Amino acid sequence: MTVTTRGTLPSYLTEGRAVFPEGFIWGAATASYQIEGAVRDGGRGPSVWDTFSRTPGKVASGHTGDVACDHYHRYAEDVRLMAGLGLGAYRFSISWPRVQPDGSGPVNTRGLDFYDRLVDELGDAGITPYVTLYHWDLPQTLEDRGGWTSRDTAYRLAEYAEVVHGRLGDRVRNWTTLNEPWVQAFLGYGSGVHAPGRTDARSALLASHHFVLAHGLATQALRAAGAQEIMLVINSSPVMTPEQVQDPAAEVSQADAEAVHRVDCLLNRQILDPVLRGEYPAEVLEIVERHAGLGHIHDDDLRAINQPTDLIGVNYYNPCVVRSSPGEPADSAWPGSEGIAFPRLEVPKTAMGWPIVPAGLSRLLLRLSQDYPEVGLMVTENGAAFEDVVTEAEPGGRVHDADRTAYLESHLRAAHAAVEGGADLRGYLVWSLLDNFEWAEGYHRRFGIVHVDFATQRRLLKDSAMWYRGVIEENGLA
Ligand code: IFM
Repeated sequence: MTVTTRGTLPSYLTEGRAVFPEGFIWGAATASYQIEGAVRDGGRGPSVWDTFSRTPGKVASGHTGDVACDHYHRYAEDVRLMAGLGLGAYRFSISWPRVQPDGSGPVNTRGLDFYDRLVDELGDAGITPYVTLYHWDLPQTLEDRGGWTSRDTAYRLAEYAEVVHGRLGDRVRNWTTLNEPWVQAFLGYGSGVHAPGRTDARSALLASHHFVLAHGLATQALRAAGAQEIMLVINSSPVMTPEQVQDPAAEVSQADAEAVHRVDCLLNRQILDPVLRGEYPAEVLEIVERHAGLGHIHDDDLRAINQPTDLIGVNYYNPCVVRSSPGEPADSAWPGSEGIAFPRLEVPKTAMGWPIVPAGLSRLLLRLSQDYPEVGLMVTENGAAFEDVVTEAEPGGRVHDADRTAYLESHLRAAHAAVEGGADLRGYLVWSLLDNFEWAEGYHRRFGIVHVDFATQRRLLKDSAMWYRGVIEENGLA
């Protein structure tokens, strides 16, 4: 299916030059469980996603990450692809259970050897590694001890951060502690659509606090070890009413404004305020106290959490759309959202059903740079799943993914508009380099700019990849 978005976008998102400041970082991102495969190789232990994906009914078609893109064995070929595209940066995550099969204690040096080889390969290709320590594949042993509902897991992340830095710190400058803590806390422990699949508001709220604590503790450990740049990556969205999506200046009723404010606190400020300001918004504390008490927030926690952080990585796909809806029960992923509805927008959508609203990215970046001026920004994920078709009749096969290119182009223009407006945006990383295991959707949703045939592991550059190569060469849209 072809979704044509151009006709619905304002001209600044479809036309004209959009060249980025000198030194702007261009790259692509992936995550360990989504691409590596080799789940039993080299001494790796099981993760919560191994367990969850083997639980009937949890992942579409019973797909698992057992083989994925077989990147564990094909990393050198994948780095060659990246080099061919001209990527300056590659963001990948380390599989914690490959490095510490039980999540604490003994280190599996064979696991570290893999990342050592990958970092060297990137270095030889002139590509800067952006290492994410934790992108959701928690060692199953730690989940068996309480997972992120247990305070101890935060301390274990800091210990693991030190181990990984000890091996890669001589070649890796940028360290991300966590990817999208909100998603794992509230989809993993609240709605249960992600691993470990728990469905309990209290657990989700405890997990959320332990995630930000883990960020603070790991940041301290990394700094002590000499890490140069530390980033926290969040799934951040501007929270808006449907009317504001159409017209940012639209009038909003008091009830809708309250809904927007509350969801913004839950999604964005619940993570950003403790990390960057050393406090939780009062609205968040009230909701936490109601569902979980406050006993898990210890006296010195906010000091430990509020460590100097250099960059916030922004993963943007779509805005979060809400409206006041008296009597509405709370959504299981949103404890505290009673009386709020999450309506579907009548705009073009990706294959995930996510609305395409590039202007939301400008709004988000400008808001973050105004509210948290001390921290730099990087778009660490942006991209789209569409129903790709491989045209084998053309020599070598082609994927004419015009929808994805249009999505990326409009979002790049939106990012550029934010830079022009004063946002301190340092780089942009496409999600994703490769088609991969899209969590509960299995392999049914393709986000890659490189097509992967999962039966043969053939990689094929989509048209969007070739377009992106041109963008990198020109440092934007020239
Ligand atoms: O695939 C995910 C990624 O792991 C985290 N951010 C969103 C992507 C698309 O759903």
